[in-house]
Amino acid sequence: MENNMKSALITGITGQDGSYLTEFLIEKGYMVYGLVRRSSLFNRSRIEHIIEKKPDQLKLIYGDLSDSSSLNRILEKYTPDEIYNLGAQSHVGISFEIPEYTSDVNGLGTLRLLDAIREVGIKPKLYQASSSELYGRVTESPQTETTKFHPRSPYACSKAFAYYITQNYREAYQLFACNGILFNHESPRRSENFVTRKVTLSLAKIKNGYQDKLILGNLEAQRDWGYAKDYVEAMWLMLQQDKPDDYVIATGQTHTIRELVEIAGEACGFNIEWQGSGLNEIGIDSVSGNVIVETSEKYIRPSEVDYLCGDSKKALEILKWKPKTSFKELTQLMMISDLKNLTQID
Ligand code: NAP
Ligand code: G4F
Repeated sequence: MENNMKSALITGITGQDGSYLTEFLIEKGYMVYGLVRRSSLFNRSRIEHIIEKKPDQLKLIYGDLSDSSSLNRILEKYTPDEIYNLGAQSHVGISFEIPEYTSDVNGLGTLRLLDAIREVGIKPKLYQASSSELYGRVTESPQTETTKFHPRSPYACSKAFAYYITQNYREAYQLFACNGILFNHESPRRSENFVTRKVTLSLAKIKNGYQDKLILGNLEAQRDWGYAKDYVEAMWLMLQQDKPDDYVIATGQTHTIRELVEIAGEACGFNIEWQGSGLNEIGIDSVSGNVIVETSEKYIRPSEVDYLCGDSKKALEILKWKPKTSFKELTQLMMISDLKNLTQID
């Protein structure tokens, strides 16, 4: 590493955001260290292209947010200028099945990282991946940095602990630590069991005859969806300010799951019309007359977040950040990518 080169450690580098952030930082000339977990199957498909193109600017290191000694060792050895803590069990629905594990990785994992920084005695700038799930049952709309939290899942509770412990280390130890309260952000790299990607991938499979139906849970939920590639820039901007602070990152627009299915369907050549209600609701493609969407209790959560809509005015004023990609553009680009990937399989 050249002496004047800035360095960053990313936990969660193999995930959706980690891969876009790595591209972004490498483009800015950073040396990037990525924390990777051991897994039985190689799971680096999102960053393989970067490993190939920029081997001198990217180094992957084995570690885990549940393993303090690995975090201490990595910080001591690489002393990064910036740390982006993106690693998490990030699926809200699954957090109801594995609440203790989710809390350990997301909540205590963040504490382990903060405390490793303190123990090693370095002063990096830290970004904490906080979430709009903190708002849960919302008390005002749109949600801002001052809106009250009401977490509705083990995932959201674990992120609440991480949010507050990040603030505490900022106040107690003068650490430059920021919470980015990011609303849902998606991309063609989104894991297949989040609703946007599940919809685009399933519709692409239905179109190509690999699948009959798309089975969903709550169609009424409303989310403020942005593009992950736009959002990683905001993470970096937070760490380039003079003072550490917390910021909402959102589009300010909200849509139902039903609208998501309609727009993705349109981009795929379907015209979806709805019949019935609740768990009996179905979506029919009026072009073919086939039922292509059904609902199932399997995907209904024990407690749901019905509505999210963020106000990122503070990010606009201080970071000069605003989203560049609309919901329709995002859905279309995800739909086109899944259609293209399936055609390449043929
Ligand atoms: P993602 O695609 O699920 O990626 C999660 C990453 O965390 C993966 O690289 C995963 O590694 C890693 N990880 C999981 N457990 C770990 C552990 N014990 N130790 C170290 N790393 C671990 O998530 P994402 O969508 O990129 O989100 C990034 C972060 O932002 C997460 O913290 C998420 O909770 C938060 N967030 C996301 C959104 C959103 O809409 N995407 C919104 C707000 C906040 P493997 O590849 O090995 O599983
Ligand atoms: O796509 P989702 O699983 O995302 P969710 O729960 O909003 O969480 C995502 O965004 C958070 C930010 O607000 C992040 F912190 C978190 O890490 C993650 O990235 O579900 C969105 C909505 C929910 O209301 C869910 O009940 O879609 C509804 N939904 C309906 N049918 C479904 C399905 N969700 C999934 N995953 N699968 C379904 O079949």
